[in-house]
Amino acid sequence: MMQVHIGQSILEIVEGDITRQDTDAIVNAANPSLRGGGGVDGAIHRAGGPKILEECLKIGGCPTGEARLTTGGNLMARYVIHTVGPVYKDGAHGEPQLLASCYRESLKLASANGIKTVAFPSISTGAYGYPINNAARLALQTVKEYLAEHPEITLARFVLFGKAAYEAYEEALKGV
Ligand code: AR6
Repeated sequence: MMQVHIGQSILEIVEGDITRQDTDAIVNAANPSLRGGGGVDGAIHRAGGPKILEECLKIGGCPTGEARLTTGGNLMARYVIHTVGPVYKDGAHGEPQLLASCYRESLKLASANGIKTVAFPSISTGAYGYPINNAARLALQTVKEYLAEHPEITLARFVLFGKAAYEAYEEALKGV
C-alpha cells in the first residue's frame, strides 16, 4: 500500500480484488454494450448479482471514454460506476485522451452523486491491451489533477490485481 495526500484528499494504491472494497463506489472496466464480460467486469457482475446487469441493460450502453452509474447490488460498495476504456492500437488513435476521460468522467459522476470514496481498477490494461506503465502514469496523473480541484472526493484508491500491476503503479506514483 502506498498513499499520497492531494490537497484534502487521499490517492492510494493497493494490491487486491476490487469486488471486496468498502468504498462508496467501485469502477468497472466495461465494454460499450454494458452487458458484462470477462476480467474485472465479469468479477463485478458475479460478486454483485443480477441487479447490476438489470440496470445496465436499461441504460443500454456506454460510449468509450464515458461513464454510467448503477447500484452496487450485493457488493459492499453502494454504487458501480461503469466506464469504457479504449482498445489499445498504437497510442496514436486517441487512446490516451480516451483513457484520461474514463477516469475524469467516473469522478465527475461520483461528485454529482455524493460519492466520496471511489476504487478504480487499472482500466484498459487487460483485454484491451493498453501498456500498463503508460496507463499507470496517465491514470494517476488524471486522478491527481481531479482531486486537487475536488475536495468532495476524499479517497481515490487504485486496486491492482497482482504484484506486477501493483509494481507498475507504485513506480508511476513515485513520479506523480
Ligand atoms: N479486481 C481488480 N482488478 C482486476 C480484477 C479484480 N477482481 N480482475 C481483473 N482485474 P480487464 P480492460 C484487472 O481485462 O482491459 C471485459 O471483458 C486486470 O488484471 O478486466 O479494460 C470487458 O467486458 C487488468 O489489470 O479490462 C471488456 O470487454 C485490469 O483489471 C474488456 O474486458 C483490466 O483488465 C475491457 O478490457
